[in-house]
Formats: sequence, C-alpha cells, structure tokens
Amino acid sequence: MSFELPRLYPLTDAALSGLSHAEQVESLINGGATLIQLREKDLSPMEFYRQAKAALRVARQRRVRIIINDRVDLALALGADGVHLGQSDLPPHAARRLLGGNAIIGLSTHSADQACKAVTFPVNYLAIGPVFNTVTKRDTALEVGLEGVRAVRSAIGAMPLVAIGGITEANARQVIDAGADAVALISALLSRPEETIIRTRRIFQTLATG
Ligand code: TZP
Ligand code: MG
Repeated sequence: MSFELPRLYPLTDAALSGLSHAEQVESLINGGATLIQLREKDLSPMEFYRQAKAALRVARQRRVRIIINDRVDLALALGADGVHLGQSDLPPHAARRLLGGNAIIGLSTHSADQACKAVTFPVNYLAIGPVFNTVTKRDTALEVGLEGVRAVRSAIGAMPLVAIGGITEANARQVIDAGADAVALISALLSRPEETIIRTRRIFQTLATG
C-alpha cells in the first residue's frame, strides 16, 4: 500500500472560508497543494455531491488528488481518489472493499493506542489529532501535543502519518520534527480566503527542507 503524503495536506471548510469547495480547491492548488481533502459538515448529500463534483473537475485538470471526508458513498459515486475515515465511520476494511485497492484510505486516530491498532488495517495513512487547541472542529478528543505525535510515530513505524489540529505556519515545523510526515490545516489556510494562496505557499516553503 505504497503512498507518500505531501508535507502539507489542506482540508476545505466552506463555512469558514465562505467559498465553494471548487473555489477553495483552486486557491489551494495555486498555493502548491497536490492532495486536498473535501470536508463538509453542513450541506445535504445532494449539495455536497454537486460541489465536490465541481471541485474534482478543477483538481483533475491540475492533476491534484481529492479525498472525501467521512463519506465512502460519495467518494465512490464521485470517483474521488479516496476517503478519510473517522473512528465512527465505516470500518476501513468495508471502505476498502467498496473503493478497491487503488483508493487512498486515511483513518483518524486520537492516541498512540488507537494508532498502534490501526497499523494492520487496510489504510494508506493515519492521522493523529488534535495536536493543539482548535476551534474548527467541535467535540474533538483531548489535545495530544508534540509528545503525542512522537508517541504515535514510535508506535506505527514507517506508516505515513499526518498531524492535525491547531497547526499554523509558526508550529508546523515542530510537528514535522516530532515525526509527522505531513500537516493537515484548515483555519491557518482558509480563515482569510484572500490570503489562502500566499499562506499555502509560505507553509510549503517552511516545510521544504529536513
Ligand atoms: N480533526 C482534528 S482537529 C480538526 C480536525 C478536522 C480541525 C483542524 O482545523 P484547524 O483549523 O487546522 O485547527
Ligand atoms: Mg470524520
């Protein structure tokens, strides 16, 4: 299940940015993103499907991969590149059965214990979070801190790992140095949509070496 995460893995947030998923994807790609997760908690399946389809069209033209948050059914219907599962979504083996061997499947974890168990699951990468305090996701688990990232890295060996939650330009380097392959960001990129391109570029630059 060979898969490499880019250093920066942005997630969309239409409520925060005030932009459609396609508009956000366009800006994030202009900032250098090559893998983007569409995350939508408010729209109906019908409306999210329509928006995601438009976002996928933009991404395909630019050879950028799109992962759908939570919804295996939508990922399948859209022909997206993969799905990102939470602990209460479909189990990874069921998602793999539906999406097939080439799909990218990610799984959120919230502790080294959960991550350790997930290593044998048919997933391409794990996420750990929230690393720091975040206001973007309600009902999050406890913050794991940089210590938590270190603990997960040592529990999962070489499995691709993305860290999420409260990550900014100022702390992203530390998160990578603690053992994450990538950082996943929402508000640091999208809270001021007119700055999304420049912020995305700057974080890629910050993380380019080492
Ligand atoms: N999962 C754990 S924290 C989080 C998600 C989706 C929100 C991350 O948003 P931000 O704005 O980058 O803290
Ligand atoms: Mg989820």
